[in-house]
Amino acid sequence: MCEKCKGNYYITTPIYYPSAKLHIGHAYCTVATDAMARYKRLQGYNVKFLTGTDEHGQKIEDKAKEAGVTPQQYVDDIVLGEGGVLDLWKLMNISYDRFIRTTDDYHVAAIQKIFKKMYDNGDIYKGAYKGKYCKPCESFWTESQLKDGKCPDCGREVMDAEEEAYFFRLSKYADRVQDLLENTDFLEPRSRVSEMVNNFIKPGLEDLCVSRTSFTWGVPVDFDPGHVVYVWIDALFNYMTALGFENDKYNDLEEFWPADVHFIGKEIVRFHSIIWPAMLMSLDLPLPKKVYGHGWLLLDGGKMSKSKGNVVDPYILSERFGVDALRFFLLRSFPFGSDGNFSNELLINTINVDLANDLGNLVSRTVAMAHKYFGEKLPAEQAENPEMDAELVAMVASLRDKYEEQMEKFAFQNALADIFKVISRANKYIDENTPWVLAKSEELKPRLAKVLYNLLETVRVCAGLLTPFMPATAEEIAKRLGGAKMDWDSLNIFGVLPVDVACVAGPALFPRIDMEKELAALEELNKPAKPAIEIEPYAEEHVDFDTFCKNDFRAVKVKECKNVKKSDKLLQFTLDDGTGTDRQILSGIAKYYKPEELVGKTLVAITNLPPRKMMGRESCGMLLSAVHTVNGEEKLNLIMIDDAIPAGAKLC
Ligand code: ME8
Repeated sequence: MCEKCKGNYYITTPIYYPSAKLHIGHAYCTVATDAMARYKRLQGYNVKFLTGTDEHGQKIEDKAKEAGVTPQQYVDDIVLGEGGVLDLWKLMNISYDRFIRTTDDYHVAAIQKIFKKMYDNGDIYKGAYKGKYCKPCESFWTESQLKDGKCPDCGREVMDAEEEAYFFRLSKYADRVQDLLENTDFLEPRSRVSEMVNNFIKPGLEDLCVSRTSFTWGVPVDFDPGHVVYVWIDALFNYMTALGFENDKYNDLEEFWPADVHFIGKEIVRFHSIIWPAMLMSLDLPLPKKVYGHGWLLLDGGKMSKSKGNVVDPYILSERFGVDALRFFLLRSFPFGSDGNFSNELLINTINVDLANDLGNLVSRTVAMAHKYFGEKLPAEQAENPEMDAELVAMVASLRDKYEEQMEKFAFQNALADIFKVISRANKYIDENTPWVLAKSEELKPRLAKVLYNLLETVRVCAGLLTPFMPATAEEIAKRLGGAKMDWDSLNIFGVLPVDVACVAGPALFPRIDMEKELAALEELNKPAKPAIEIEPYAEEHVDFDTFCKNDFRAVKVKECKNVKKSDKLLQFTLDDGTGTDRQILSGIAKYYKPEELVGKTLVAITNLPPRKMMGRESCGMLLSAVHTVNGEEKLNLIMIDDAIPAGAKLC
């Protein structure tokens, strides 16, 4: 640790599955972790902020197969490729100190050693696994753990799984883990403790299956070929291998382990608060000081997905609203420990109210007035008015302590609310002191200068405390205040700016957004891309009119329609063609229609083709249809015409 540092601080995000595009929900946890890491650095801690990607498992193996690439190529593209995970964190200004990929060689070798150690100490043993497996969650379940027969975590279908496997003696640690959860502050918010104890520990912790043989994309168990280490063991130990545990790549274990806090989403609390400490206990390693299970960002009360009308792509949102506004919104609008309902409307409203109106206005009005009334610098001669100033000054001077209290509890929303109370108070202070009236009299200029100074000083402290949330904005505000000091020790003192501060004007920090227009633009962006339709080339050869007229096109009504036995292509139609005798046509369209949906429809048939036999049945004519290719997939639509057209009507 450095001489001047207050101490070491180790904070982590979950490592993300590079299986799909990350959405704003994923960015939520990383932005929160970044804000906390920056806050601790601001306070003077020596911070290690770890994030990364969780790259093994059957899900990734399957996705790579679907994409026709190797699993390594697949994850490389999502992690390192354009618009990938690393790009996103760069865009969002995530100040991580270390990025781990579970496919990194040093991590893989370390996991093998860790697995062997637990095998050697008897906590991992070989047995046979029979039960249920949720592929998307990479989780094993027993029948009794399922909810309505589905995965209790994500609610999706589970599959049967039976294979020879290694098991971890999780049951052995049940009492110690329960004690840890119930009698310490290990897991927060505390509301998550009873869920873990009542749903998982009290019903009886079963030993955990920790190896698989049905796929290969994982860390191989080196002493038993064919087995790969269960992805969650591989994943959880990232927090330690990234510091150098069981490897020579890094050497920070002594300084940074145990972690100060693991920030994780609520659905993975079970892994972090039961399995993780049990494995550490097995290896006699210190436990992390805290696991914090934050809530989810929901869309319309449900899981986040692209399909629900709101734009959730952090790239698009950052581009339209700015990275700082997005970061701010995430932590200002939702209590970190609970779920919150995300919407584009709420995002725009938060930007307009807090950033454009309150903060942006305060900065631009104050700087503009300083320029207008005094030019380059404020005059040194300034007149206090304790009655008018005391409340604002006291609020600013005590803000840092209040903020610190909230930040230490990870109550980002409250910390920001405290800052914005002061910003609102400052805007009110402008109205109370009416600088434009003071400016009219030479005598009142010293008072005017003090009012502006107090406002600038308020802006300095607020911007300083906003640094962890909006680093670029805070830097810009510091510039506008003539390069103001914003270090931690200056943020609980009122009067740090030099009295003759020289402000720098600039454009609006957060221009107001037109809600209606913006929502319409976002809706447009969310529309699926127009399908790429391929049309058959047009025939070049002409047909003379008389020849064309020889084609006898007729309206026909479907009386019966059925599949043809032993054929997955053919449908057999019984048609009313207006003659009083049924016409039979066979058509190779079974892939596109269910027979019952065609009964009663009025179709177009060409009736004077010579009859032909198909699968031993006679077909007298052909039904007309439209054939085209959409996004590479062949489509077919039967030509259906107005039911008012009688059977047998000639079409020409
Ligand atoms: O769980 N709101 O990875 P992951 C808030 N690889 N948070 C959300 C969210 C939402 N709508 N959607 C996802 C994994 N998250 C494992 C972690 S750690 C040893 C291994 C959060 O990519 C989610 O809660 O599925 C989790 O904390 C994180 O994104 C990564 O999810």
